[in-house]
Amino acid sequence: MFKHLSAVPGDPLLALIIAHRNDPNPNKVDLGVGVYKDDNGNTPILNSVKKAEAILLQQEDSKSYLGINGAPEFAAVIQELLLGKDNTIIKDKRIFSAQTPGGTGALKVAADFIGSSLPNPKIWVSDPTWGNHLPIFRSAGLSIETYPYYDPETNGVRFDDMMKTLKADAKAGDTILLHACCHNPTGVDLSFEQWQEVTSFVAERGLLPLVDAAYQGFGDGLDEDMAGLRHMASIIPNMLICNSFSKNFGIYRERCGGLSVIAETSEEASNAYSIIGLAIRANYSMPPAHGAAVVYTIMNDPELKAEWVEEVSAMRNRINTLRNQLVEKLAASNTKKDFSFIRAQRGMFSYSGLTVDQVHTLRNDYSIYIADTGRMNVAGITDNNIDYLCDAIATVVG
Ligand code: PLP
Ligand code: TYF
Repeated sequence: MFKHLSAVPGDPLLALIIAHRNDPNPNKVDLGVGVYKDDNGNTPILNSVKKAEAILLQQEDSKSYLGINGAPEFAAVIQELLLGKDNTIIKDKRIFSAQTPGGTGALKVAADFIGSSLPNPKIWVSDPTWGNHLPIFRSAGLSIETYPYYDPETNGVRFDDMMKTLKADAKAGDTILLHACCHNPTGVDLSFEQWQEVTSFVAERGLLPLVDAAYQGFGDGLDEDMAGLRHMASIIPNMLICNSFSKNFGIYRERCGGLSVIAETSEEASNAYSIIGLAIRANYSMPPAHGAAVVYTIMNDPELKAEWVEEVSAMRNRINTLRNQLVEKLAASNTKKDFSFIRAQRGMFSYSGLTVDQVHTLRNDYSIYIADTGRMNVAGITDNNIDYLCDAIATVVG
């Protein structure tokens, strides 16, 4: 039955975790997969999460099925975090949200919804984008087009080219994927003015925005990171938002995220949401409970919420401090290359500008693990490895 099958390559980012794990070099550095780490190189459980879990252990009284959209009271948590508590879209009930297995589950369901409900479904994604976006959209039968995004010359956004391509080729009814903040893999975000310009164009052309919010709180702040998304939602009548709680609650393996649909009227949103329910049923029936129960418990307890907000700030500040230290140490090293652009990037990731050859030399000769694209997980840097890392980069880059 399976004799005709040959093995396909796995996710290169996940392969990098294993290569790093198996490397006996005591100086090894893991800047691969996008997981937050503290200064000891650990990915700890947040204190707010531990406390919420203790409460749940006492109070949880059933493991019966939840229902396809997850816990009904969880929708309000998703909506308030994304749009802000007093948003009229919430008051007008123009938004419906389902709890999903991670941001990935939300993306898959959104893709199936687009594939089944829109004529000639096509999605525009940034070049480059998160590696998993492409197989997810492909699996739902969407055709995928890319718009120019990252400019290796300036290490910024090719905004004029992006708009030129979209203006020339995007058609009414096409979907456009935007990263809410902390763009994966580049770390390069649109400015608020650029969000405004994209929003005007999306409105004028009649596109459906699909916003992927996987790193809320890791850029400039929990509300600040949603400024572009919130502006877009205030202007564009229809929108899909996929969000992940993996990073900002540190609950990666619990698989917790949300899929929200916004429409012009509450009735339209409710109709679309019922079709989203079909896609959920056909994929996984219903989401796992634990991660959402933790997030809900934290968000509904003022003390735990305050502690969580502080913990997110601490993660964000550590990453932004590391960016500055990296730039300073590289500037003080003997490399001729200017790395100051790293300061302006946001979130865990930085497109470093290292070539694939340089990445391989760093891996083979120094046990420094960076994705082939040159994407570094800045959170993997520590006080203990930063000098070793900067010396190695300076030597390899010259
Ligand atoms: N979207 C982006 C841009 C991501 O980087 C990730 C990464 O982990 C996800 C979605 C999915 O997150 P989750 O682990 O919650 O499925
Ligand atoms: O880009 C990253 O590193 C994160 C984590 O199959 C991730 O988004 C990477 C690959 C994958 C799942 C999650």
